[in-house]
Amino acid sequence: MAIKRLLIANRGEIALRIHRAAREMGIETVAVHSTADADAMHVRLADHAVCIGPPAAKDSYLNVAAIIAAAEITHADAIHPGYGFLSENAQFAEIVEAHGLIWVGPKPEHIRTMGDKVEAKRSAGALGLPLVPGSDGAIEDFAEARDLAETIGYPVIIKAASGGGGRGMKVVNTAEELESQMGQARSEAKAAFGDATVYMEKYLGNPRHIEFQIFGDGKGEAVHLGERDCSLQRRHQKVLEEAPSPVITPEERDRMGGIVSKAMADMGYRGAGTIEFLWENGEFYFIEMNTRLQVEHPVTEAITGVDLVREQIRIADGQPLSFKQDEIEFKGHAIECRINAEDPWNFTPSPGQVTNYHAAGGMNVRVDSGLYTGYRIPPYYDSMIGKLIVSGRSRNGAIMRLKRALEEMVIDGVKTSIPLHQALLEDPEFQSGDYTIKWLEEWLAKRAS
Ligand code: MV4
Repeated sequence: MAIKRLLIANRGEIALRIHRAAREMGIETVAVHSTADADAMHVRLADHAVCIGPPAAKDSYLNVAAIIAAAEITHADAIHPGYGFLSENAQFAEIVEAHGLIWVGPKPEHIRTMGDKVEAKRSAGALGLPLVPGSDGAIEDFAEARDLAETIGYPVIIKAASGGGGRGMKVVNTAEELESQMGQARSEAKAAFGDATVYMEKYLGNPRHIEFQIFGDGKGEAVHLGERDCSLQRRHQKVLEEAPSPVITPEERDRMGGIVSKAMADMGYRGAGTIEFLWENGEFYFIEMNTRLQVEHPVTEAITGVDLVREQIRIADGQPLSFKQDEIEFKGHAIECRINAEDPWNFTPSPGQVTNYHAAGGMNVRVDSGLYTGYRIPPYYDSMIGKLIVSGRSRNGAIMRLKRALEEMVIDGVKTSIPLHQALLEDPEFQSGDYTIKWLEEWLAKRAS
């Protein structure tokens, strides 16, 4: 192992997750933190800690010069970016490598390609992944948009090439709306991302969001670790994720998994990645690729037994994949609840001091969180304060265990999303596994009325 000291360029539960993997590999850790995070759990546990700036993320967790300086001062030899912040910033990856540091992530060129949704779709199509019918690249003008929409049929959706995560999308139901909706999509894309490039797809009315976890060694070998179902979302924020998807058969998993791992092998992909699909009427349609570790990675760990962060670090170190495809077995069912410090029904953030904390435990129960009694949840960052992940032999068994574990959790002093999860688990439609990307928002609207 060439990596002896790993700098963790992130905060919260994922910084702790990365610290734990590194520690178990005998690698020292460097925490970098803002002034608001000096008392964070991962800062206490890390071998070294460097304050990199004031609370605002742009001055600390997004401050490239401060992070590189922290790596040099502490003699770190590698940087793990976690998720969010600089994790999908190709230029940061290049700067890390230019400083002779190991980047625990994909090749910068692949981060860049997948960050441009038009380029991502083009590559995915060339690699044999099934695409949503739509424009071959960007749409340049209204005449082209009109002709294409006639060909694929309404409704269509206009998306920003630099978008992602649901920002800068416009659904167009009729030819009459097309010109104004396309104009709006363009100006919103320009305002939000500084890039007015848009593309068009057939609008899928009621799909599921199903994503495949993959790993590549960067030298032409790649494997998949099955899928996660992330259809339960509110305003493009995932609420609860599970693996496997309730609707995917073992045969479908093997078939699609084979297609995605072949694609990743052919592109020479390195590290962890997620291929996102919309799934409707038994068909998969590629939408985006994420070139990072994801929040919901533990459900994959629970059903495969693979430590995804350990695997990322090994690959960054130049080692081969630690398993072959036929050594991966999918066992049981796992569900993750994201726990946010917010009002469970109106979603307003609820930062503040945790006056009492107790994590659930027991068989096949995992809590990834940096919380402790007395911790002050700062108001400057994402409201996610932890994740509860459980697994069982069946989906029903996992649901029963999750109910039990949610009852055991104690987080006093702030509001959390635990009551939302408890209500969700009692719903017969959730229990049946029969839900799509629209289901949660409709369920919330029904409950509110
Ligand atoms: C779509 C779609 C329907 N048809 N594309 C939203 C986030 C971005 N990753 C892609 N998104 C969508 N793309 C076509 N052609 C519906 C969505 C979408 C969605 C996708 C996944 C999970 C939740 C969603 C919520 C609303 C819309």
